[in-house]
Amino acid sequence: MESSSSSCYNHSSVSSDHPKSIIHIDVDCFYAQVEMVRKPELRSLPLGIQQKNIVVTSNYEARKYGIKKCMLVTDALKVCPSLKLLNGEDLHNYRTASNNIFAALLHWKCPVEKLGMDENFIDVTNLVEERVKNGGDGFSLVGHVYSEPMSECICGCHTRLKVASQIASEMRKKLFDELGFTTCAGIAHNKLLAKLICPLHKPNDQTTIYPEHGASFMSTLQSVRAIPSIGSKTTEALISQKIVTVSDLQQVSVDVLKKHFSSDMAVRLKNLSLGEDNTPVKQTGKPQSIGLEDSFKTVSVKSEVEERFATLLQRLLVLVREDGRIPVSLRVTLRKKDVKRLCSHRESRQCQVSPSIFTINNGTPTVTEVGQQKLMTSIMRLFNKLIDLSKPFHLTLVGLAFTKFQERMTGRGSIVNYLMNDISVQSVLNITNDCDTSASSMDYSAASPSSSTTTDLSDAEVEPSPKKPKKVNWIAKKRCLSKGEVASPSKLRVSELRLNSRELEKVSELRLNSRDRSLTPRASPAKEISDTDTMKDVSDAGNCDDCPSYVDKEVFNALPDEMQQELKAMWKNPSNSELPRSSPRNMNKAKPNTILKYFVHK
Ligand code: DGT
Ligand code: MG
Repeated sequence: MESSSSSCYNHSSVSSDHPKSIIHIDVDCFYAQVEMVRKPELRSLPLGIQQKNIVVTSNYEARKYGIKKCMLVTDALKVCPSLKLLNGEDLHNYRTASNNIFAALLHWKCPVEKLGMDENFIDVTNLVEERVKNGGDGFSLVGHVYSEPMSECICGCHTRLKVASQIASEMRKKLFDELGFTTCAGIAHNKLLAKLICPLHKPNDQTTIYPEHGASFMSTLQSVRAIPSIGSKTTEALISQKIVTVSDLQQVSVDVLKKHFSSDMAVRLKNLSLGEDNTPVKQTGKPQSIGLEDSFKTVSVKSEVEERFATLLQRLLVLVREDGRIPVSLRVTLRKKDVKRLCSHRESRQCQVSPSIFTINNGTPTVTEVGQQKLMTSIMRLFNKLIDLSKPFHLTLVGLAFTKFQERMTGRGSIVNYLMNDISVQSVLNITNDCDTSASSMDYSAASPSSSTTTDLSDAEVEPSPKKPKKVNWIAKKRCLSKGEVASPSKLRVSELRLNSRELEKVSELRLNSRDRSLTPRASPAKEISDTDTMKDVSDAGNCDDCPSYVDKEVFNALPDEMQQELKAMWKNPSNSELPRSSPRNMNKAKPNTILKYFVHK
């Protein structure tokens, strides 16, 4: 991190001194508020949220009695016998509230970075800039200010931060009016100060700090550990050098710090101590994995493990429904206790999951009973690989996570969705050769490299196409008409997949992306998965030796196996197809908008 001055006055390029305006918002007594929003009658009571034997948070009514975060329940009841305790071990409602808050903050069209469940950073720099341009100079600060400035900063940050304080107030109002949550906000020219100043006036209030007070505010922090990016190890290392408070850190020279830390780290520590931080607000996207864990004293019986996994799976599927993406990879984690060595360690295994287990209803992935049984079979298969059942075992934690997704499977009208829906029909038909849509065994085959191709399209937002579901049904019905017809892959007419103009763009992107990727070798998705036994042998996938010369091999390789086989069959026996046979020239005669057209090198 580069050092930036905290003074506004002694620089020639003043306009870039404190250019940013950052808001940090923290929900007051978050879990307790979620409960109070659901049941307003709780508001007047001292309320504690219990997880195991600990009160993880409490409302401000309870805090008046001296209830502190992470107090033992027994101690909490001693200081406040009338404390109403609610179990907060099921995080579902808290997650939903957290997502709703995040979604509400997106309204201002500024980058929003989620931090934990109840905190968000918002970079309002551009919005502030716009308002300053349109609104002249008459801006007043909303809420508290850490310290009144002696004079105006010539870079203009005071005005900008005043505008940011107004925006923070609007945001807090929206969160209250629409979701019922009171919040605190911190407003500063960087994330560090915005976060640290936020709780200064709690609850339900906001504080702004001007850049020139950054260092003096930081010096009030008693422990270096209070700085967000300083963890326990760095704290220990600093304390071993007798650097305990932030003020101590401010007084140590970077050269001294460099003796104990890397050069970058030394500069960063010094800057942080002075309230300087250049880290950007990174827009939060969907999580890379969705998982749940259950910890306990000891479980040593397989049937109990299975029960715990079944419960976790139920909860996990709720999260998947809310998330909207279709998972293609499942990870099982165990924490094993080594009774002899009195220690424990974690082990994980993962396998691919067939996307066809999930069906999309109104944009939500859902799983049938049969699908859930298949997932349980996979889970227990992974468990059996992690545990040698011929010997006693002792577990203290089981975890389940979906770790990869076909992000845009849910985008209505997307070519990926279109294709994959069709493919799920195909895979069922190919496996069972009839119209029974319940595949008889866990189908790992559809999670071939094709699935990662669809994941690569995750950023492709597409317009909804109301026609799509109808079309898919139509194709499915059509294929169910005659077993003979269905049984012959060559009769599965790819040319039936008509694309709208937006989809054409997406397919072109797929073609381009796949070429881009070919420039940089990357691990096959299959290789990233530890449990190769559970996968279909994909060594044959992507073998395009038989393809006509006009076919872009990268695009071909990115297709699902079924479709690859179908195309190969057509190329072997062109009489079964209306598709072009040998040359790009013939391609031009093919029906417009056929999928095949887009495999061709241009
Ligand atoms: P606040 O912000 O001081 O008004 O109170 P909270 O409750 O919002 O506290 P915060 O922002 O530190 O944490 C947000 C939620 O996270 C809180 O409502 C409960 C949960 N939480 C906080 N600390 C812990 C902890 O140490 N363990 C567990 N299990 N949950 C915690
Ligand atoms: Mg909070």
